[in-house]
Amino acid sequence: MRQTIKLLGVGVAAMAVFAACNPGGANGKTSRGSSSGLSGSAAERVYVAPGEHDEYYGFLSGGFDGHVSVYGIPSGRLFKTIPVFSQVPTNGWGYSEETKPMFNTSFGFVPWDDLHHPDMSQTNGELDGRWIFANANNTPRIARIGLNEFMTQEIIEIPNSAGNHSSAFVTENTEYVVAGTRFSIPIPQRDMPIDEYKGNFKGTLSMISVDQETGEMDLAFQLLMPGFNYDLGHPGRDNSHGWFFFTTYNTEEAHTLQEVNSSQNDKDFIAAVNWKKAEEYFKAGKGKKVPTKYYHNKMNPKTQTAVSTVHEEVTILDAMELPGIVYFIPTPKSPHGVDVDPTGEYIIGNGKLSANLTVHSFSKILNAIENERFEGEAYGIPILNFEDVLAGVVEQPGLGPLHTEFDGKGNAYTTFFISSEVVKWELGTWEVKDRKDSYYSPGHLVIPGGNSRKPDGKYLITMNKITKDRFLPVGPELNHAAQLFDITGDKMELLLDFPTVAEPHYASMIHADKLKHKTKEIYRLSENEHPRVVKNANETRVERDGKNVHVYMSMIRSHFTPDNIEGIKVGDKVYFHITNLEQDFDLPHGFAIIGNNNAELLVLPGQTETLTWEPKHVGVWPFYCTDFCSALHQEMGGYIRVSPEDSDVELSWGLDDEKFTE
Ligand code: K7E
Ligand code: CUA
Repeated sequence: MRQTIKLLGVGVAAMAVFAACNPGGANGKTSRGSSSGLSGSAAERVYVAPGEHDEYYGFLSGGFDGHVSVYGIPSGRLFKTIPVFSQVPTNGWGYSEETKPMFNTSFGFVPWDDLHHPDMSQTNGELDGRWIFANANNTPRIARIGLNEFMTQEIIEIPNSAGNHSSAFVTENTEYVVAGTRFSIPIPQRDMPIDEYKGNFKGTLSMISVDQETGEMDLAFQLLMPGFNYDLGHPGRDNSHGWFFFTTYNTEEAHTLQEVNSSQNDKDFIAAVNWKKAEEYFKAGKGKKVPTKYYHNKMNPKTQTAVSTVHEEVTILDAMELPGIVYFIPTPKSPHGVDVDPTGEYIIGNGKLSANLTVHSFSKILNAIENERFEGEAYGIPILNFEDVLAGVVEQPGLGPLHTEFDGKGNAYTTFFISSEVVKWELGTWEVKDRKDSYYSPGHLVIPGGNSRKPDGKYLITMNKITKDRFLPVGPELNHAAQLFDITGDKMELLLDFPTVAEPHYASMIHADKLKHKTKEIYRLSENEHPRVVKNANETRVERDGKNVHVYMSMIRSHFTPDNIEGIKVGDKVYFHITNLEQDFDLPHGFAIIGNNNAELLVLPGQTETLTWEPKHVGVWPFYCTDFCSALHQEMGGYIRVSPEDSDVELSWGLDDEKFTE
């Protein structure tokens, strides 16, 4: 089947490239002429000359690598991987003592996760380039990346959740980040038979408030929901601001052979959540405080050190009992994505098993609610009538719709996983305008500002699950891939394929002008309040505290101070607290020592970081800088003398002919 699609796809694509001949160029650039211009024109539009900058930042999730990767668009060049939910040896994320607490959870130290949906902060419904929020699916958490430094600054665990998938989506002024459980579970967790799922398992939707100054998150309250699967969510905007929409599937409440048993109902629901109403209940004290346990890990920007706090209760509002919070909108069939158009009026349900795309009307939803026109209820939650709230149907646009984005010019674009294509259709007329093959099996797609009031309908990227023959073969494990389309004309034009890091799901894209001036170049040494900082080489020293030895070390081109240390013993635990004294952009130094059971440190200018080393063997052991920092980088190293446990070698340290003792 896939083979057939693929062959067909290649044929259609070849035609598409020819059909795409568009003298003059959709973006206003001059074409090279029709005879030589076809591939040349596409190449020109993605070519960013050496030293020049891309027009957009693309933040693609890494899926099972647990990170967010930053690409330049249109070139497709990879700029950076921002470490989030997984340890990264490249820079010591999760290995240094300063960053380890970021991985604390109620399950212990969890150094990996599956990250699906980066969503950028917004002001008045427009992307503002302050923060990116992202979800951990497996051990439910939400992270906040600060775009002032492109670093993860905070991770909060979500209790009463499992498969934290309908996350981390942001309301139009970043009032809340919303996180929904994909799997329903016993709440509170308890020992019970699995086949008593139906009626007993529950879901939660969490509202995480955001401090507008610092970005710091706080789990404000959770909504208790029936035991369905909550797959994706998107915020209302403009008129529908104050509402949030979640897809559900498994309204059958099946607990085994879900591929069959969860696909019985013709329609599942989109849950329309009036979060402003829920907030009123919360403020009026209508929630119940329930014991639980979750971790909240924050990076202190002054010390560059993460601190964990444990919380022991959460406020739960029961959406099945408190009226007016949630309404169910019947939606065919096992919907995956739910997407809200830039006006906030249309809510698109992407029914994976449905032949058609269903579009609901927000004004009709409000109207039906005001007139209490319900066709039933599920666990006390009113069900609206499908026909009453229907805005329109896109008839048979493709097979296996997953996600929809918008260009801000009245068009929507939907990915179809099974028929392996992206389809452009018009809001209001529901007519299909164009379709292009995408290689192969796209999941999410992204348009700059796509999840906002002001999309920038210039480019579209599909993120594809199957790469197969698109690149040179590299064995059985392949990276996933992205495809860049120009969407400025009537027809989409495929411009570029580029491989991506791990498996991107959703992505966020913003014009570079809105972000590039906000990023830091160094950390100021004068503002470094790390308790183990050394502000100059004179403050360096070594201190023994029983078996613990603290080395206060500095680094600057091209030496460590101290670089000779004696009096360390087998059985000691040595903490290297290393400050990079450089104050120039792009001058990190690295640190690694033989046999260290963690990773290197990459210490950025003005930063202090700590690596722990437990010497195993007697001898004289070298350490060195891992980042080629100067012409004398290879000289940037030193020695540590390790003596037997019972030796009486005195603790001493030095650089050149300066030598100190404790
Ligand atoms: Cu469709 Cu996790 Cu948003 Cu992947 S999800 S594709
Ligand atoms: Cu410092 Cu290489």
